[in-house]
Amino acid sequence: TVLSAFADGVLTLTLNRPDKLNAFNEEMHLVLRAGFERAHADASVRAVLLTGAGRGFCAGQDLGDRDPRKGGAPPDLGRTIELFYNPLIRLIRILEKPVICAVNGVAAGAGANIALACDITLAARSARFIQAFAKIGLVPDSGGTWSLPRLLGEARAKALALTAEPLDAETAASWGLIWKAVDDAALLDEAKALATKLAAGPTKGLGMTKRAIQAAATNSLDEQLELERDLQREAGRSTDYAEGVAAFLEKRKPEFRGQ
Ligand code: LHQ
Repeated sequence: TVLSAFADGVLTLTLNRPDKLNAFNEEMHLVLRAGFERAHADASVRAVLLTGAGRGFCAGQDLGDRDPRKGGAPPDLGRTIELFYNPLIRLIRILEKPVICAVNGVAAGAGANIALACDITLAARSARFIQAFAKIGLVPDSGGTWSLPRLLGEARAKALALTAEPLDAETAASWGLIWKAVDDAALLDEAKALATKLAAGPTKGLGMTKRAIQAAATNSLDEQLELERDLQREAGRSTDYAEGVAAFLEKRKPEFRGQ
């Protein structure tokens, strides 16, 4: 359900249920989570690249998994969220390493919001982002009600969530929802090159940069200035900082070890 490949410090996780546009079932959740847990635990992993196999990125929850026509009590969607989606979003955000997302095709429902939870999201020009929840009477999840207004402001966030209209990749980029839209044929190469470059970077400093930017969502300026001081103190003690400065002075490329 999820393909995993490791090269040059990059752990590539490819959602792989292409006939369902990579919609999530429980197994796919568990395998994807195991991938992100590996990224946490394994120091040789210095960046993660998330993408999808086939023509879609991810169509959100597999709606065939809980067919209401089969009768019985309504499913507890809160439980599904608590057990599967929320832990995934937290793992992506807490991971102190860059997470790059290559949205290769349609990203709908939870699939769209998982893409938005990643640190740098690129999308194929043909990709679409759809807050599909409203079409089936649900509420945006996987952090969508948090990330959409932050990235877009309330006006665009509400319009997307209430109408479930698809947003094309170019517009998503021009609105600041994602980093950029690239030609379909170039997407994976470009995302891989970016992930590989970041994986060769000063991982500790990059991880703390991610943490600081995320903390700004709830911090005052004073709290943020203090956080920057503390993180800079820690970064200043890293071997990658010493290497970065030495390389600059010696006019050569730095060789970062991620420490
Ligand atoms: C699918 C799906 C899918 C199953 C395409 N499931 N098969 C959290 C907690 C618990 C429960 C509920 O939800 C959540 C969070 C959520 O994510 S809710 C939102 C769930 N997702 C959606 O509502 C999106 C549903 N899919 C679509 O609207 C369309 O498939 C999109 C717009 C994504 C793509 O449209 P097309 O390019 O026209 O492709 P298609 O509709 O023909 O889909 C291709 C196949 O994939 C098709 O199967 P088939 O056997 O007919 O070829 C679809 O049934 C299947 N598929 N999404 N979520």
